[in-house]
Amino acid sequence: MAEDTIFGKIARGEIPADIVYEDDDVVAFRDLHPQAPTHVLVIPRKPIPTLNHAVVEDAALIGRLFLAAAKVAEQLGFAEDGYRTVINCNADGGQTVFHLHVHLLGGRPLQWPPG
Ligand code: DGP
Repeated sequence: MAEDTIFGKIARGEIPADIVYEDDDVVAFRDLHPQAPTHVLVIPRKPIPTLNHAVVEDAALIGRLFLAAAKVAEQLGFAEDGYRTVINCNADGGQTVFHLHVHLLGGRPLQWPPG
């Protein structure tokens, strides 16, 4: 059983978040410390700690995270201009919350490589 995190509590509605999309499997909400004009986190309701913990049974769910990100980008009006989706994994990836999440960043041109 994965350890509970702040994102698990958000997924269960136990603490507030600025939710922009949700369905039975996925929740998307605005990041508390945005790194772009729009910065949304897309999480599975299922608590998978990191990408390293994902198993083949999670493949469709992980696909749904990215489809939800694209839907949110469309909904918030920057799908055509473009955006970035990122999953950070563990220390070197900069992961700080151990509930798998996709960062959706948009609203300005983003630098590459990210550094
Ligand atoms: P990462 O470093 O990839 O694990 O990203 C975690 C992100 O989560 C980071 O950008 C800040 C954000 N964050 C941390 N705590 C909260 C919270 O309580 N609410 C919201 N909305 N975002 C949070």
